[in-house]
Amino acid sequence: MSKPITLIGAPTDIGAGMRGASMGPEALRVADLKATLESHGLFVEDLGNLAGPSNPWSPPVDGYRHLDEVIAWNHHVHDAVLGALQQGSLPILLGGDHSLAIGSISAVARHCRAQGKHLRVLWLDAHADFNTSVITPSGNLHGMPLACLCGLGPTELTGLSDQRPAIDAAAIRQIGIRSVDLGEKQLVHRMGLDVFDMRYIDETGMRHTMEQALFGLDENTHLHVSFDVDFLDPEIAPGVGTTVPGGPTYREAQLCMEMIADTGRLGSLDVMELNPALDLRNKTADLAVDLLESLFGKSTLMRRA
Ligand code: 4U7
Ligand code: MN
Ligand code: MN
Ligand code: MN
Repeated sequence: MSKPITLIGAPTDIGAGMRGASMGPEALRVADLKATLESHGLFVEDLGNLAGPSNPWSPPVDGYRHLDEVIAWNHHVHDAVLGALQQGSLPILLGGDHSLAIGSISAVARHCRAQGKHLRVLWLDAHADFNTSVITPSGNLHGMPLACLCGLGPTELTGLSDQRPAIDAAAIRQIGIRSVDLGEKQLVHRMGLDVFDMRYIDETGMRHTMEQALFGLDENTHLHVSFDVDFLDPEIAPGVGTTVPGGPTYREAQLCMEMIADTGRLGSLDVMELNPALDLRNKTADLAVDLLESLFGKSTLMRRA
């Protein structure tokens, strides 16, 4: 019996540089996320949307845009994700911009510590999301969540779940990266992150990449996947605010999800940065749901049949 799934909507674009990711949760529902997962025999509960401050659309202050609002949203996300985990279910955070992964992963890390579990974080993204207020070119907090989770950021975010840092850089595997800012690149190297960038995927293939990224998981590992939809090539996934050409193809993305499913270790998930205002007839949301089917074991079911 697989764990029940809890859908948590976080309808905000508070950390992004473009408006519209706030509509992501609803677009995923319109794309039939719940019924699609249920069709594979999963039990799914949709908690609906969290509430939080509206987007003031103001300029950055001291290197952060909307810091107070980002903090408030992340507290709500943290509490909802922790609640789902404590009930024994698998939370899927429906973003929302990627700054909300701070709350989500802080909660997951706290839960893992309480349960004595190892945590592995797969960061599927075109971007490294490892900026700080000093090196950010934009001030947008959706470009900083991983740095905050590793303890580099404002104390309200690095200490969101009372422990600092929430995660160790050694727990992270970044996949699909192809846009990193100059100072960010130095920091990523200094922190020793494991980066499987697009060149690595081009040269070695998605299969080898995922074997490496998933290497060393055991029955005591909680696997968290933070899926920024801009991970995907913009040709197949135009509905995101920060497109970068040259991302994984449809088949590469499917294989990535299938190999994660095969581990049987998936414990929590973020689906972030979907921007319906930029999408074409909900194409990107439909694709995200299609990929989630694979992430939850569709291909395994087909092979067994
Ligand atoms: B996303 C950027 F400068 N690096 O920090 C920044 F290129 O969550 C983009 O991965 C960040 O979509 C993108 O603003 C954040 C920029
Ligand atoms: Mn991104
Ligand atoms: Mn991101
Ligand atoms: Mn983005």
